[in-house]
Amino acid sequence: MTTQVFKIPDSFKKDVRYTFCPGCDHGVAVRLVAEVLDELGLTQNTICAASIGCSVTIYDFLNIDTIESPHGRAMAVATGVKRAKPDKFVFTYQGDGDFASIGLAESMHAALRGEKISAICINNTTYGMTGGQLGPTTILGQVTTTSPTGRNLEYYGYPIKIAEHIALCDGTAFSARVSLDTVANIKKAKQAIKKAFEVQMKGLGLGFVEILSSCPTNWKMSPDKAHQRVREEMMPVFNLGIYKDVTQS
Ligand SMILES: Cc1ncc(C[n+]2csc(CCOP(=O)(O)OP(=O)(O)O)c2C)c(N)n1
Ligand code: SF4
Repeated sequence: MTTQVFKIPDSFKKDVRYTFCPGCDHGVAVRLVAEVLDELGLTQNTICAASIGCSVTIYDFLNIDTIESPHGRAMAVATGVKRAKPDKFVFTYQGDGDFASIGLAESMHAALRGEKISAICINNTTYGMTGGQLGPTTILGQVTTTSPTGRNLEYYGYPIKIAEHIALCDGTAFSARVSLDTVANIKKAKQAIKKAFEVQMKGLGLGFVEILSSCPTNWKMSPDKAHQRVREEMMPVFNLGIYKDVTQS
């Protein structure tokens, strides 16, 4: 007798061309979202607000309705969709530049309003799609195409710690930061995504997950070295953990 231990999630489209760069963690993150949608039985009832940047291609991979909401407006678009169709499950999938720079106002105010939506933010410390420019999460000293001598504190200030800020908003029900650098961390990331989706289903408020994610192409590293960078350079600045969980208080 054979036991199936691995299968393509039903939420995944079949036979699509893989468009993320080799070794990019976006692929793992999208797969986790698909697995959780399957497990919570949400696939047929979900609307995703996709953003701008590499994250936008989530609509290429998932068998769900997606509304493209570029230029940082995903949380505002998701708000409108959820309020118009409260029975739908609504989530955003965004890059850190999109969520916390171009769309910071939309993101924070959705959390302050306690919108009953979920948001996934991929933190790769750069603007990935446009060529690796300095973004809101770029670490002090990090070399990017627009900070060739490294992020300078005097000039650019500090990187934003998104999960902590979102947790401080009274309308947030769940906020966590996870990573995809090891199998153990991938499992924890999936649990966090599930929790962020469940608080929406219970009508408790915003569910948010920040995912530390590699960008081997713009970091100019092998996928393995990129995960090492996540561990050695990102985690000391962006500590992993659950910053708010109203179901535990
Ligand atoms: C207001 C605005 N400015 C600039 C752009 C150009 N732009 C498109 S994608 C992108 C980078 C997005 O980076 P991020 O959100 O970090 O996502 P990633 O590509 O790293 O996944 C930028 C700056 C834009 N779309 N809108
Ligand atoms: S540019 Fe970076 S974030 Fe975008 S797909 Fe390639 S590795 Fe991933």
